Amino acid sequence: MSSSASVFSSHWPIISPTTTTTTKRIHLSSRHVSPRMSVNQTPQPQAQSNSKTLLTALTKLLWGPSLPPGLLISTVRAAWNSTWQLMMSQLAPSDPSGGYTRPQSKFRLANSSRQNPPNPNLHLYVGLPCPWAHRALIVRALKGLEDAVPVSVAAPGQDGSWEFRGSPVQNREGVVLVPGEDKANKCRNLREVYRSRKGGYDGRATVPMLWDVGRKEVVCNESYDIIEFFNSGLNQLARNPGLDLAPDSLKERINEWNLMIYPNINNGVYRCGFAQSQEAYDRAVNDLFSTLDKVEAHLGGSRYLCGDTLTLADVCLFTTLIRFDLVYNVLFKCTRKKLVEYPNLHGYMRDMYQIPKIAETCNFSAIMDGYYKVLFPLNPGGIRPVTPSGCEYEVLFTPHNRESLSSAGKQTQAYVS
Ligand SMILES: N[C@@H](CCC(=O)N[C@@H](CS)C(=O)NCC(=O)O)C(=O)O
Repeated sequence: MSSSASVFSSHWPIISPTTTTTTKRIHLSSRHVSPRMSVNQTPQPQAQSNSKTLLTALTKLLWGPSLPPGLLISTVRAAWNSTWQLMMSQLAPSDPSGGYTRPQSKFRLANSSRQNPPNPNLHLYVGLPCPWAHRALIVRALKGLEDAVPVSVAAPGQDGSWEFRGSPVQNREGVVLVPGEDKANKCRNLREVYRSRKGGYDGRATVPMLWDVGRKEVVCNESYDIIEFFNSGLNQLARNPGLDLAPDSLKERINEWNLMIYPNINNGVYRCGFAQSQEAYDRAVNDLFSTLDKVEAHLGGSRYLCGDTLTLADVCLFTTLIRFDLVYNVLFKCTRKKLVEYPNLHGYMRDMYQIPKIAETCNFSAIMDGYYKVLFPLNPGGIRPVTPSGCEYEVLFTPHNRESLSSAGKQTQAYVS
């Protein structure tokens, strides 16, 4: 690499007040320079545009109006690749073949505490783009636990943390959940909440997170534990205690579906998006679409995964399906087919969306912005692509005609209205 190229690869985006190259000696006056910026600090929009202007000015000074294209491409590639690898190694760890390995949740709920909650004074933390948090919101709504388990909705911040806002932001849907303040702890972000537990915590501050208000402790940050607990552990507080999304008679089938759907679909889309080798991506995308094909075939003769009864397995599948065409198909390269091309899966998704209270848990603006603009810098330009035709929000209300698959009629369980 030429010495002028190394100025870029080693100093970008760190720019010091006096930048020296061996080809040209240039002293930048302080008016050209922003304060030193480290790679750990994410520039705010204004700072981003300042650094863009500064970078453009610097390259013009060094090389004139146009940088030699070969040099430009190779330096950007080097900088891009190394920051990408650094980020992925820390945030999306992989196995030796480049396959994404999701870190384990730290706070799990023991079986015993699911039956007898230690303290019913609970609070739920969620973020709206997150499919795992969405599971908890759906079960909370279906069970009628909104009063028993208040929720604080965080928004993804520029540095990847979940942040709270002073006041809820109104959006056009009006009734759907929107980000707002931390109602339980008045923290500025979720990291602060995790840290405020006795003993502190410096690990990943993920959503969903169930918080014990009385003991100031994290109860659980694993979505499946939380939804099992909401389903059966808080019936004394639920407005719809009769709804059982995991009846004993179906537990085995639910488990079988989960064992297939979690690795290949729920986590499968992430395995596609975070693959760090072609081989790992090929494996993930094949697993994903062969499993979607199997579920599609099954749903041709069954209203829900386990027959007429909506279960936790359906909730888990739904939160991935509802993001599929809007996000995963494009951003995570889940491109073999769109969900809208699967008539049974798409009808099933609409069927679930139309169950009272589920639509209110879906905030498509937050989902799109979260993935394309903020959550993970997979899309550096931050441009939110146009919604594919046939995947518009209104389509979700079109008839699904799946009642005929259900022997028990239109609504198989009593949902809270
Ligand atoms: N296994 C966890 C996964 C939760 C998770 O990864 N949440 C993401 C958002 S989609 C998160 O909060 N990430 C923040 C971070 O990793 O720092 C669950 O199912 O609850």
